Amino acid sequence: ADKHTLVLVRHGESTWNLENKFTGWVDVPLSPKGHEEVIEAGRLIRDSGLLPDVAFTSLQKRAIRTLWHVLEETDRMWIPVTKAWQLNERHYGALQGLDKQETVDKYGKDQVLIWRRSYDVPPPVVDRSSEHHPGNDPRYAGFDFPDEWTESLKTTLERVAPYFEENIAPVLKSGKTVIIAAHGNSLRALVKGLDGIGEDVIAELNIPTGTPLVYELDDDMRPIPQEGSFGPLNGRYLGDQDAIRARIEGVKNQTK
Ligand code: DG2
Repeated sequence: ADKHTLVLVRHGESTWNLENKFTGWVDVPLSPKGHEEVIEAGRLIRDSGLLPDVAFTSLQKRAIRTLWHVLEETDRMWIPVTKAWQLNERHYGALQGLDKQETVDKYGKDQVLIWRRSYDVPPPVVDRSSEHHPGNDPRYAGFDFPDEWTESLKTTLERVAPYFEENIAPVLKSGKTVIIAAHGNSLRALVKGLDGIGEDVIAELNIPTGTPLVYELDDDMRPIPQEGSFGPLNGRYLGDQDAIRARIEGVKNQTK
């Protein structure tokens, strides 16, 4: 049977990751450190010989810019790129723009952890009058979002998984190496599906910024276990494993 290579990468540190704000669909850029992280990610991908043939990303500039850096470092700027809202970060509802630590001080650590990491409890909604409602952003014209909008990891998975199945799996099956540049929670949703991770285990899983995560998939898009796989993931992270652990802790500790 054939083996199909899928490279996932969460964008590098964004300005709001740095400022410790809930971001969701707010379109913030990479921080200077974020640019550095993903240039390095591109070099790691190049040095592993995992040259992407086809790329997918979200409609958000932190992921798009991450992909651009990777394509530049791998000298693959010519490959087809598809941008889709279905790969966007999970919409953080009314938490978008709030300081993560101030939100802990106000609502308590347990409530904030539920909003960040529970499987099916969504953050509070935004309505049509909010600047954070996608109906007020021209890039989502033509898509019909409910008047009250927010997303849990579960509902994020319900748009990521069909998108993967319909648009990305066929490309992988045709023998091409695919890269997806996306976000902490859209990638948590994707790997939950790919690796068959349970709701309790996914709650503990944090994806580091700017770190390539490499999967080998069989013809049924099931991950093939490989050396160097990480916790419940069948993928392996490229790069210094201690530095990766430190990055994962950093994500977790945004709401200590
Ligand atoms: C972060 C994830 O998304 O935040 O929306 O604040 O990956 O686009 O930086 P990303 C956000 P947490 O769920 O880890 O708090």
